[in-house]
Amino acid sequence: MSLPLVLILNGPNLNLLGQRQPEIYGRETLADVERDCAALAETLGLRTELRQSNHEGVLIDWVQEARGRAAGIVINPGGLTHTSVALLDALHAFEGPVVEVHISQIHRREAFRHHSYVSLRADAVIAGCGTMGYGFALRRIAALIGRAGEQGGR
Ligand code: CA2
Repeated sequence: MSLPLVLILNGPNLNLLGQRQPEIYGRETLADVERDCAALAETLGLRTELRQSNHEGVLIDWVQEARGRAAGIVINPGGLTHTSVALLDALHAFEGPVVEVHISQIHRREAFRHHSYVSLRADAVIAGCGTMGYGFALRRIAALIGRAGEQGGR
């Protein structure tokens, strides 16, 4: 039997992570995040698949495909966080836990970043922890689905 899968989805421009604006988003690349999450997942009895797209419809397709396939979703929707009802709708159709991650502390930034459509579905929201937020999100999903390393607390 294969381990439960957690999809780690990333939205527009996050492919630039570690290459631009390090003062906001840090120096780690998405490849670093992928490697770190895969290593952590192993200790939690999970497996991960990290994906990034600059296209809203592609992200929606991936969320739809996660139904019945993934145990949970970690999602950093990028700028779509603040605009996409369609991504929210897709997440509503997913049955497992969803944790929303923002590398930056969006509530200390421009007012348009303070509202998230995705938060209306997310079981947890992590912002301002840098790329460590992905690891925290993974641990929370492990707890919510009852895997090793769970911390409890609801
Ligand atoms: O803080 C986050 O993780 C964000 O989701 C990142 C989005 C932004 O629109 C959200 O408000 C907050 C932007 C992603 C752009 O990522 C870049 C990374 C490096 C260089 C340039 C862009």
